[in-house]
Amino acid sequence: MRIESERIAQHNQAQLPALDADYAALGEQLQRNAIDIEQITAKASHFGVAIPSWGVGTGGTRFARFPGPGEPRHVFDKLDDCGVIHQLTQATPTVSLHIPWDDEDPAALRQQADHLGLGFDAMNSNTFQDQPNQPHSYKFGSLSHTEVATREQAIAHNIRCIEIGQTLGSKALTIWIGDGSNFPGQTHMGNQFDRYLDSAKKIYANLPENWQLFTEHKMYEPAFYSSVVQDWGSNYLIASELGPQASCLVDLGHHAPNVNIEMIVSRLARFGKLGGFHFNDSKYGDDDLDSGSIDPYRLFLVFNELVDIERQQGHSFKPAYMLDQSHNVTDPIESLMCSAIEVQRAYVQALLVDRIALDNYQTQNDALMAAQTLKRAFITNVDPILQRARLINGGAIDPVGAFRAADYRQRVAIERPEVQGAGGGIV
Ligand code: PSV
Ligand code: MN
Repeated sequence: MRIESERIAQHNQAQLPALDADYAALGEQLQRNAIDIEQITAKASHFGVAIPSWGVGTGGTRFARFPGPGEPRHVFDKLDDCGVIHQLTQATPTVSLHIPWDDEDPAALRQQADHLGLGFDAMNSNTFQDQPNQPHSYKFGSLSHTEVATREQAIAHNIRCIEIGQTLGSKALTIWIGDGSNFPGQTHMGNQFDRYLDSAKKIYANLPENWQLFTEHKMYEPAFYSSVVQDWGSNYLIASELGPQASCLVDLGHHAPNVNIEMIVSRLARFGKLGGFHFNDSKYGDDDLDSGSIDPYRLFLVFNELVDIERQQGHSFKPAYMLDQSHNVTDPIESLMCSAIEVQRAYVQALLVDRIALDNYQTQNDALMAAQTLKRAFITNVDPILQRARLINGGAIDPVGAFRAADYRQRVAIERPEVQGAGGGIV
């Protein structure tokens, strides 16, 4: 562990009296609504969201990237940073790797992850960039390319990701492709989708029995006229065509502004095809801003659906959670810690919804009281629950405060020389 536990304990000590008082007050408040705070805290303490390896590096736009001191140089540094995020928040127990960006000896990766107490979440394949010495270019697509050889190369890459993931203990492959078109008429949209399906079926045929395949839709970018997996409808068709181990991944930023994402969540789950999420926030498009930083109510409404679905479907309903953000102007570790907490907060707020009252208001068509029931849960300050959950798991009451007090960034900057070059960091 890169931050000594005594430092965290010392930091917590100073905050403890305030937390105890706040926790007792919130406990009383919740008790008036017959909610046992300890049960909610127990649920919060089991919450986990994966960190993408690429999220701990400073992000950027197509214009520039401004890396800070102590940037991770490679995947092993990235794992260290993920270890610190989990150490302080106790809410990010897994890391999601991206191949070939993180293509290193799996045994060494596993050893370091074990040492840090981390596991590996879904593997991410990359067929949206060309790699050095790659025989076939992805300029005009990958899994849906017009040429068989290019498609085969992209299929083989995905199969390799599965193989690497097996040695790491991962249990899922996430496919996001940049395939699409920039001009009307550039591609035959029907044939292109057929080619994609054909390729995806070949990958699916190589999926181990206990694995899941997630496909991610995205409305635009890098293709600006049409994307092959443009929307949740296309995504649903793919997951249905492939079979029971395939489901849809919802990246919050991959929709048109103001789209009702919680409704999409409800629909996909209803038909057993909600695989998981990439959390982030946005104002205009795929902004990749920090989760909960722009529209926390939307995040809450998504979790409101998830908690409701879990009540109906039981514990077999286990969507995969990952943060997928670009930290361009903040320290990525700090942003990821705050974001994990914001996602956890939305979950806890959703647990507070009085479901029986809501059900009655819905049945009686009492729109105002139904909306108020959700609002009441949303405006409850659940910080004491989140803080307590971290504390009992050995984390920090105030992760950003503890991180800054530990001088972690300054300390790693000594061994991690500044990365030269400022290429665009958008993914
Ligand atoms: C691109 O938009 C993206 O953010 C996708 O959501 C993928 O999940 C990620 O990059 C990494 O490939
Ligand atoms: Mn994503």
